[in-house]
Amino acid sequence: MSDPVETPPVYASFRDGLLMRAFYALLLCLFALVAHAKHVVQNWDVTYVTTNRDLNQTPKRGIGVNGKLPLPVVEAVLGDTLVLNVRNSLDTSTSLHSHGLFQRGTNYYDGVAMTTDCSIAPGTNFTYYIKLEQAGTYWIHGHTHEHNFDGLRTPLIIHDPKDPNPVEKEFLFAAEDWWPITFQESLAIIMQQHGPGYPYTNPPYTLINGFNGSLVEPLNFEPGKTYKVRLVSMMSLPLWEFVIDDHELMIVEVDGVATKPKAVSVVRLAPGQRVAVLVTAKPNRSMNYQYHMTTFADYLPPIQGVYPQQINSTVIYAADAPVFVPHAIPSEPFDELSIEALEFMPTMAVDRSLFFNATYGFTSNDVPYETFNLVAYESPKVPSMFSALTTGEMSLNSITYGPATNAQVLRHGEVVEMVYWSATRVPHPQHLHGHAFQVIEKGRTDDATGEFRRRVPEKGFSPMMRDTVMVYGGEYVIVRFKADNPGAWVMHCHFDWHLGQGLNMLFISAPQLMQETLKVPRSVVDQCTRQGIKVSGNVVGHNSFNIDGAPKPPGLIINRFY
Ligand SMILES: [Cu+2]
Repeated sequence: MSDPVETPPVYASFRDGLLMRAFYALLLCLFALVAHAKHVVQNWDVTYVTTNRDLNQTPKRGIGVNGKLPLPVVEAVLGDTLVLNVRNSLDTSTSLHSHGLFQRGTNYYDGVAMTTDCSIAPGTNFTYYIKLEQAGTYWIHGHTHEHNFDGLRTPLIIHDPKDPNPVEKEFLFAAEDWWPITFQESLAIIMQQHGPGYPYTNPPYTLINGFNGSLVEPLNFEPGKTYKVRLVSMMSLPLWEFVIDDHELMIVEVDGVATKPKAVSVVRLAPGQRVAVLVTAKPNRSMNYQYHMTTFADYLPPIQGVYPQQINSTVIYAADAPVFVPHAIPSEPFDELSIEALEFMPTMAVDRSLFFNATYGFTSNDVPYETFNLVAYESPKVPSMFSALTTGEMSLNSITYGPATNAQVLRHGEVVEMVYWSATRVPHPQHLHGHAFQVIEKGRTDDATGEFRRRVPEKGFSPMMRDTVMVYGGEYVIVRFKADNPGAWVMHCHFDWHLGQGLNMLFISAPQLMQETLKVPRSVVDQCTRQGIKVSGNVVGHNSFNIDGAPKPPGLIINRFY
């Protein structure tokens, strides 16, 4: 008598409806997840582009994509995957590095030739799949043969749908120095015998968003609204400052890391650095204002007509309003030690402290190199990531990576303190891959009394974190980072010539964990194979401690100043 068909219809519809609704809700959630976390696809054919980007100079052979300079700005949403399809149409190898992204679990997409890959051979294709897990302001640039110097660089903006500081509108300024000669030409001038340290006869021009600074456009402000301004220094050499007359700049992000809001009147960026500020507009339209971007390099001998270079434009409230006249345009160093990270993390306790004297040295022929501790970096014959992955327990010994890589092997989770010092008068913007570091202390190397020493509070303070810090000539900076990202990561100067001259070193973080967890895609190995580069063994490809034939750093002394 009782039959399933006779199941009370109310009960059935209630139960089935609930299941169905749960099922559809699950489908919707999955769809929303898929729809939200999208693939941002870029198809870049990397080509030479002969262009005259500064309007005044003779055309130069730059490096662009799809026949064009500047490159497109890449924008995405937190959680997206960047699919960067690259065709290398140059006659030399190239690679792309996403500056500031940690590449957790994807060390092989960090784009550092002979550290994480073999770069992309001429005439071939390669795809980077990069999960975008950090919101904020980044940039993508060439990391082989310093191709960024010749134009291969563009901002990467990762928006956070839950941005704690939603704004009316965002503005982006990316700065570049554009040289009328190529990187290789300029490096050859610097690295000749008795080289000048700087190609004086070929001064650069400042480009903003890819074009001559004189072309920057006015910003239209509505009274009372709040705007975000993102600043990206893609410079190769000079410093860059941003000011809006009579407007506070509220720093909310430094190198992609959210900060507690900090009001300043000027933001200074060294090469490789990024800062985002909030600007709240005036309550009325009674005045217009100017904004200023100043490029300078006070660490170089002055060059008439080159530095400082000032670019000015207008913040417009009303077409006919008078323009505010400031007493002066402020200029000051970026004060990392007074800014706190938004997410609270006190000063980390140190497990290991390393000293890095960033200094130049000269060969007996008086050819200049830039070094950490007088060791100028020379590329290994096997990419260091592959050495770490394939040498078993030998991966724990820094000799595996050769005598010219300045390799430091780190234990998983240890906190590393780095004391950078520039004992010379030359500054160095130091950039660490795969991590952000806390900025702890600054001072001067010639300080006998300690009067110039400044340090963050030990308790109740959350030091700001960044990935690129400027170490001025004659000063030191102490930073700390947690080695929680297994991989081969370089740390180098972001002055392109200094990198080319050898100011680079290597961290091998948790090599045994790398061996257990990193699965290198076939496409990365293929690039090595087709270029005849080994993907196993130590610095020269041996499965032993025999490093005969390993590149050696040049013998250097400090015998003069430049
Ligand atoms: Cu440097």
